[in-house]
Amino acid sequence: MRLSAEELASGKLKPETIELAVQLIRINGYVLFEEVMPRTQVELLNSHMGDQLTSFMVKNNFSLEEGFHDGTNHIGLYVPFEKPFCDESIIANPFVLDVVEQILGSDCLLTYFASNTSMPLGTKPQKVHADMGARFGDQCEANLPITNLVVNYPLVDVTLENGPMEVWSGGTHLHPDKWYSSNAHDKSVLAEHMQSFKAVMPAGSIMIRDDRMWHRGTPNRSDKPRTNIALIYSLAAAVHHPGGIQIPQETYDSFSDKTKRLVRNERIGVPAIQN
Ligand SMILES: O=C(O)CCC(=O)C(=O)O
Repeated sequence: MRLSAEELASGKLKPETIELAVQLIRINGYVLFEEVMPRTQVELLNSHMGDQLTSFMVKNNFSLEEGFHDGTNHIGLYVPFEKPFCDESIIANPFVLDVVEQILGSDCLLTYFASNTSMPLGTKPQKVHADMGARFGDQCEANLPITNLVVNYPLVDVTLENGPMEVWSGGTHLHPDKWYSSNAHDKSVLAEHMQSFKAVMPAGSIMIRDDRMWHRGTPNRSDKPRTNIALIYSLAAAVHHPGGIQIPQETYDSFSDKTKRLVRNERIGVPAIQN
């Protein structure tokens, strides 16, 4: 959906937009706000992410031509909690929080700060998957309440060419818990017979999705990385362990109270991760 000029200018969603977005996530598995972040900010982020990808490729000895990660040429990496990445417009984006807090509660936590990139020359799609496993293994026949929302910020225009995420929306997030266990039916086999679509969107859009919704990365046929930033917000009651995001003390000290609260379970006072 497109936010109104008034919402974009005020940084605040109308109550009816929040309600629509919440219902879309609950029923369809995701909502997409198109072209929200300023282009200049997105371009800056993309250029810094390019540096991260380059050093990650070198460190891991990855070659695009030889391929990696089963020929998908997909890279998932933890993003350093430093500027320009850890800007409050990203980690505490008002549009995102308006929606996320309705679903996960105002005491929800930021628990993941990473990125997903479909690099050029991939030859295969990823396996169809959900981002979360079953909470009760093979046992639980019930659909459990949502615990995690993934928020994706694409840093380039996502087209049919450059490796869009493919999603199976409309109910895959609503299966009983055991559907997310390692012994569940193979999603890839079922998914070939189900409706899906490739999530094309302009740079600077925001996708908020239930982490159980089935999806996969697809090969990038362009010559540039297709990168997004991926955050996860979690239900406070479902977070039992200390988090893994490394947040330098001075970065934490610069945050608003709201943002400090969002990252309260993470590793504060620890240097940012380096790729
Ligand atoms: O292409 C994407 O952004 C999706 C990547 C993904 O689902 C994964 O790496 O687990």
